[in-house]
Amino acid sequence: MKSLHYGAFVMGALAVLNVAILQRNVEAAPSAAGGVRGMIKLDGLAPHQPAIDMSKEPNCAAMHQDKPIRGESVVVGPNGGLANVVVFVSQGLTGNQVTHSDTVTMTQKGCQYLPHVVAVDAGQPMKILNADQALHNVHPAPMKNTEWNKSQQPGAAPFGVTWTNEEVAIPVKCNIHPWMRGYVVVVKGPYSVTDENGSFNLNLQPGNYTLTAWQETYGTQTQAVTVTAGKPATVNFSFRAK
Ligand SMILES: [Cu+2]
Repeated sequence: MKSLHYGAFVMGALAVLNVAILQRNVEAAPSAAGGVRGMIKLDGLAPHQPAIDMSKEPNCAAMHQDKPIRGESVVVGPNGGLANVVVFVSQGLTGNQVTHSDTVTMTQKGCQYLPHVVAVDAGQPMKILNADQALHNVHPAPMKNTEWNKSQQPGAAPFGVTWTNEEVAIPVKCNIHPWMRGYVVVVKGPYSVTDENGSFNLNLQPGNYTLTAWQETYGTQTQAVTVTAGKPATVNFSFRAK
């Protein structure tokens, strides 16, 4: 009994010690990378987005029966945050930056591209998926990359694609469903795509940078920012509604 208690005591003490060591490691971890965060807002009223008629493709129409899908050229959240804006570094990268090796996915679901805007690092693997019971045809229209055009049957395996050259932005359409439209934004280095809160976050080494924010209807805006170690910088963008 006594030794059992002793054992439990030792285990407990070890656990406390472990936690202490872990905490110390967390605190002592060097924070070389700084960050830039911010909000992207729409200044003014978002344009009316008509509901999309998908009756041509009953499978997809049925999926949106309760909530029709609207155009996505301007998507604003409840707090005025502008969604689907890509923020990236257009000047100041030193080659010391994060490179992306994870695979980015664009899914065709309910006859929409999810997400509507995909950002990708030049050379980063990307895959395209058909989650619908409908035939799709993926047709990007790049200017600085190779154009292609691929059909994808329901249940077909995803296919991979990489983009060699930076290009902001490549429109993607489906030749079968004219309402389907998405964008692939090919950048170099870190990027962030805003959600409906309009917020973004970039991890950057200390230095001076120019950030560019791209939105499909309103175009691009740039701002300079200085990143210092361990202290997040804030940059906000505002696009004027038109
Ligand atoms: Cu389609």
